[in-house]
Amino acid sequence: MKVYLDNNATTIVDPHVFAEMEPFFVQRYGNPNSLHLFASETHKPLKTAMEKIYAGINAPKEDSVVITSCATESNNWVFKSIFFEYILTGRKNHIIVSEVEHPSVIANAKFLEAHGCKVTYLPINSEGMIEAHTVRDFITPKTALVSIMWANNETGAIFPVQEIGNICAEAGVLFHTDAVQAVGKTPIDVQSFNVDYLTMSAHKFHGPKGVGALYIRKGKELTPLMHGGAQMGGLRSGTLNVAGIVGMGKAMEQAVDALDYEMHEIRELRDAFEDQLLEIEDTFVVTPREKRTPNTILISFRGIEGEAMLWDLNRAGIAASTGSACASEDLESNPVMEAIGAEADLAHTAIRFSLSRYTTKEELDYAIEIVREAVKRLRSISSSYAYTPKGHVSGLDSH
Ligand code: 7TS
Repeated sequence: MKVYLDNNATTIVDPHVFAEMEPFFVQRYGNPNSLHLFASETHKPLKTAMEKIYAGINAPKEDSVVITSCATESNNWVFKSIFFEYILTGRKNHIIVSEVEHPSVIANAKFLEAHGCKVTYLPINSEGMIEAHTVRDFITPKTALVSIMWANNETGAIFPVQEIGNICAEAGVLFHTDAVQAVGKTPIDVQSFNVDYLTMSAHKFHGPKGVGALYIRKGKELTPLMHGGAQMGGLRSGTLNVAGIVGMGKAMEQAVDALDYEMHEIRELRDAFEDQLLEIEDTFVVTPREKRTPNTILISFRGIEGEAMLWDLNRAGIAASTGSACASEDLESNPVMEAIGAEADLAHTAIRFSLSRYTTKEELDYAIEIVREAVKRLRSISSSYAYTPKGHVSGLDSH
């Protein structure tokens, strides 16, 4: 049996999404910016797709949603624009990000730092949560941007973006949120949240890879990252990825339709699976489940290297993760575990299971059997496990 439990890395393309995309490769391949019939047959599908994306985050027409090549590009755009508008000109010299942002935000913060910008890396608490009031403590008149993700990709922790947005609005500071792990898992409404910029990635909600988007509030326009033929209203040049945009639109529509299912049925499946995992001795979960997206579990198995566990799971056909796939070739400890100050041996034992609306109870029943066997085998050959004192672990709930 093959079981895919790495949906925070990427998801299966929904067959309905694929079906809507298919005609735009061989049949309707015109460049939408051309002036002939081949172009015109792409116009309506593009418009419909964009309307679905706007509707999915409740963006008003006057705001912009700009299609990019991925979330990484959307995040880069925000930071590079801040660099040109504020840091390079000397208007402002400070930004705030959380210390558990995805590398596509952290690496940009480091880039700005290397060019003279001060960066505050906001800490998380022992539950892996950002406390909104800490944002207020660090804002100064020189702060250009606050960038805090909506949901963390490792733990699934949903950060208090509404409160943070309000704090930023009061202080007159731009607020960006990377909502890659939030779309389709928690309601997103840019009109009732004070966000200026919001990053999305289609492949995280059953759309195609290589298509992302950035929501930009009216009046908060950014300096383009891609200069060229002035597509997307001049905000992002480059021939439109018609199939990709059509796919993202359909995927967004379905994510909204399936939101209730994710928030209830998938949550129930996740919780039952997590209960079974926690029945295994010496296992630890950082963030309380009610504060997480419905699909994610980050769990530590004391005495077992995450990579060793992945190996055993993989041999049995189960896909999980020890950290961002982008970084999982290095044997680094999990960044969130490090950020909460977990001891080194525990920081290396975290495994992320992430479900999707395609995950079934049968798959999880199989997975729990394999996990139990793997824990037994790996602990029996672990040099550290036998000597590790059991009991309270700083910063973690013990089960
Ligand atoms: N932001 C967040 C919060 C993410 O989780 C990811 C991918 C990205 C940005 C980048 O998205 P992309 O479409 O540009 O690649 N996160 C992960 C992960 O958790 N495991 O593999 C990829």
